[in-house]
Amino acid sequence: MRRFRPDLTWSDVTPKAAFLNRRQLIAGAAALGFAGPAAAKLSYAPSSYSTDAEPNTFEQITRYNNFYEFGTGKDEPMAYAGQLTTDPWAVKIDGLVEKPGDYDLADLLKGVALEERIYRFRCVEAWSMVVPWIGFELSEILERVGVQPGAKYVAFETLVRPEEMPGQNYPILDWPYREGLRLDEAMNPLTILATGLYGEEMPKQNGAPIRLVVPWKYGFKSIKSIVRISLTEAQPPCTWNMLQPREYGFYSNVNPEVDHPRWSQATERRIGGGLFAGRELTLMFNGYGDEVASLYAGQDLTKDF
Ligand SMILES: Nc1nc2c(c(=O)[nH]1)N[C@H]1C(S)=C(S)[C@@H](COP(=O)(O)O)O[C@H]1N2
Ligand SMILES: [Mo]
Repeated sequence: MRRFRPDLTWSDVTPKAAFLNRRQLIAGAAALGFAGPAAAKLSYAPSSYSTDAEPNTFEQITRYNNFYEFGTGKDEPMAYAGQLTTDPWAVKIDGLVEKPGDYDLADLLKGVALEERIYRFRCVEAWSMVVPWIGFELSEILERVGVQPGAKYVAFETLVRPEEMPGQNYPILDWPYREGLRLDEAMNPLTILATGLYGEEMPKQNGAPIRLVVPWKYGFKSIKSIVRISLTEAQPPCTWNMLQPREYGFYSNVNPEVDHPRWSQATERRIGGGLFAGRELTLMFNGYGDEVASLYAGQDLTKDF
């Protein structure tokens, strides 16, 4: 969450032609249902929820990361996440559900409909990207395990494994990394669990093997490498909110009118935009207001920030 780290511009090292070829190749392979020789290619359907904005390159998305379990530098996840064991992987689903249990990831993924969701992604640090995630709606899993009537929130936890996550040997954050959503936010069709990007399995630095993506909220809500999903009656504790409640609210909806106490949220810098690209205006709900504004009817978003 450091704001003034120097940023790398990967656009300089990624020729546009190579990027376009990659996209066309993937689109073609997906249309034919063709599993390429490189394997680990996922099969998925397109989605009308995707933005038509130009995605960032694979290189930009996988080399400029926030994943404090591997260190606070943007390049540290790329450097250290490779050592993370992501298979086998289990997700505990507990709390107010009909079918609690330790679910093997492969079982959890059986029968889910993978889609490509090209989403705008806005970090609270005021940079942004466009990412072609592969995933499925969180509601699919919640419906399958059966949400009990008393449940009002969904809590998430990241793996704790300091042997493989070097940052966890330091009290940078109160591990495990924790996040949460209100149940109606969790059930919104925009909210996905992502298992890949650019048509391939999720790179480890981006939160393999499964992470949350909530595109209308600041990036820190999109918790990575999830091992536990709990349905709760009370609002769950969230890592950044606990650390600094005046700076990071529980909701953390992208909102250009509510500044962070230490910087403006009115504009953002698109990663890879180049040295001379101007800052872009940040959009209310990161541009997803048509889908989610109604969730907050009657709430004062300057108080419920
Ligand atoms: N477990 C965990 N999840 C996390 C983080 C983290 O440090 N640990 N960082 C968050 C922040 S601040 C952002 S901006 C996004 C970055 O996702 P990306 O690296 O895939 O772009 O992940 C979020 N999820
Ligand atoms: Mo972030």
